[in-house]
Amino acid sequence: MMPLQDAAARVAELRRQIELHNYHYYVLDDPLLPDSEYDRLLRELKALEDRYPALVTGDSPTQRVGAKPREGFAEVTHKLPMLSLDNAFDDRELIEFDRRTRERLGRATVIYAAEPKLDGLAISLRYEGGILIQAATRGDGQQGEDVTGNVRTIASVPLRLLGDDWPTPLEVRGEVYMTTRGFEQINGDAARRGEKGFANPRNAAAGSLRQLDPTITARRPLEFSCYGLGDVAGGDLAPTHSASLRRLGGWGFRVSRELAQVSGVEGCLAYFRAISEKRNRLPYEIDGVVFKVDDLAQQRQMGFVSRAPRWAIARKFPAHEEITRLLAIDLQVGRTGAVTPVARLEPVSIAGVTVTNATLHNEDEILRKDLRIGDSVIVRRAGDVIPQVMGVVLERRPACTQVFQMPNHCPECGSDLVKETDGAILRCSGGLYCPAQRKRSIRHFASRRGMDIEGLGDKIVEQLVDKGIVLTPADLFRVTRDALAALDRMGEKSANNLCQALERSKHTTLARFLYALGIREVGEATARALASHYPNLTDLQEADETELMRIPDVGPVVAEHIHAFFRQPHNLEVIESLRQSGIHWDSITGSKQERGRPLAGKTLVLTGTLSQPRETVKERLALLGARVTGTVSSKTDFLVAGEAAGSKLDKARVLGVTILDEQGLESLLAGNGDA
Ligand code: D41
Repeated sequence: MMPLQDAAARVAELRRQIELHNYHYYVLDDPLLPDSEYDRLLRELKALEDRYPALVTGDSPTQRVGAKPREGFAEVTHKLPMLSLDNAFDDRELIEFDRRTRERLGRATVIYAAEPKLDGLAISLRYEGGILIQAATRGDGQQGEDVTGNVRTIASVPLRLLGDDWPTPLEVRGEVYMTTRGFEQINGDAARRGEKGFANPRNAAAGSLRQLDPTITARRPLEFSCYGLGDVAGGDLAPTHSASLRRLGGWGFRVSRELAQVSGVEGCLAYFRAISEKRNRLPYEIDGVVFKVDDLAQQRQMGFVSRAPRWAIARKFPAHEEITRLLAIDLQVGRTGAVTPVARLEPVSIAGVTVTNATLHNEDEILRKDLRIGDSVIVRRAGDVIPQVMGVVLERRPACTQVFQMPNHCPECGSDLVKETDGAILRCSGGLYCPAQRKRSIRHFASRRGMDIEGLGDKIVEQLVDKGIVLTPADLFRVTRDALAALDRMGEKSANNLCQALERSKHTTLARFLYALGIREVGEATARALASHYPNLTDLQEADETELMRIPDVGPVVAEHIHAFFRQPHNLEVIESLRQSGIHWDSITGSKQERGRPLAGKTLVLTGTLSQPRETVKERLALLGARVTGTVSSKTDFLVAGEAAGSKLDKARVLGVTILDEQGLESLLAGNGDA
């Protein structure tokens, strides 16, 4: 034990920090710290107060939940308090919850309602005579803020209930949240205006809902999904929680699509696993899964502890934001020469993955966030996206930090860096003289949506370019098997496979070829448009800008890039050399072929017994451009399940892969695009 004096000093410091964070989080909707760090402070304070009860005071942040309402909103006292949820941070705690539940209910197995835990903010909606009359935030659970005007702007909140069999009054509780896409959109808009944006979708939702001006809220992409009830005339809507939610669905509320009934703790664990795997593909952020005893009579039998019901628990995911140190800022040169700063971080484990790098986008972003080398920064890793630096913890800025300065020369080749006229992007002017740009162009050329050369990964390209074996994509087709086999990480077998992949890639389509060339601003869609307009490559090469602009979606900028590309003797030589080495496409029907390959880039897996030979199905799919593989992964677009499909079908369900039966397959083959 430390001396009481030291403990008192630490307690005071923790309270000061926590109060400050509470203010930033609840009042400004602009947190200073990631939740994980905040939780640590609060836990440390609780532990000290437990050990030294003399230090507990009524104004300690441990003595209250939530924060004071912000000035400007009227206070609302909830008719029934809005309870909080207990957390389980691992499977063991979930198993423990189920054990307690079974014991209290005296049952062998309990049926639970399960749904993802939306990361937004809880609100309560009051309907009288089927009309929305009040919306309030949760606040501290007893008292919240009246945000009726703002909530009325949310499209998924019914202003008037459907049907006529609803009770009155009816209080519906749920979560206001923002989709990931909506969040990225408003943050993108903010960045374009030079503003800082929100740290995450939840803060964006909270900040949007707590605008004093509802016209601002109305422009924010908010959603509402319900998960429970408050004051309801006449009591229960149905005997179970899940049936009550379904009734709410019938009156016009959104209910989670993932809502399910699961049986026992095994059901809970399996559901949690399935949602974890699916998490990255959900269009909104979740921070866990909520399990509730489904039977309302059983819920009543269990009751409450302090402010949380005994019949519910949130199985939380590990936090995906942490604080770490910004060690350095390096520059990365992309395929088109764009120079992007990359944060080098002190390794930190975020949700089970060690993060050492994060993207910083551009120089303006570094200035806007005032990031300095040596700072403590908040790093976020969500889903499969590259980790991002969300901001700096100014409170922890050491005395000697270093301001980052963009150099004038390319770190890879020394060429001048030039600022684009229209934006913040700096570009290396070295073109293919720059080894970094060369490597990336070659990777792009070989990529799946380009020439699709399987096995030509980063490490191989790196060596081929560094050794001077490959200077342009055309050189790839001149590399010998022996030269490949001599590379690091290569053996006879992989060299053979790569040779075969190179050979296979020679039969392509004009659209893929054009995309693979890496002409600025020419993505897959533009490449396809170009190929169908100019089935003959020579015609495209000779087209002038006015002519190019007649193609749908080709504006002056794209036309200029295309025109300039084909005016470079170097590019024409590479194209000629590629064609010499045997790259070809069906020249007459180049465009038709592309149009006739609506499944290009799609990956399918076949399983179970189909009514026609598998090879026939494979061939038919291949003709439309699809790739058929043997294993289901998150990259699989469709699983075709025949009779008696087994483990592949299970895996596809878990991963959320679209599943087709034979009829669905036929409709895909008939050209109904995304089935
Ligand atoms: O999706 C959610 N965030 C969610 C939150 C949910 N699906 N269910 C919830 N259930 C409750 C109880 C069991 C107390 C009615 C909740 C919350 N509470 C909750 N949200 C914020 C505080 C409590």
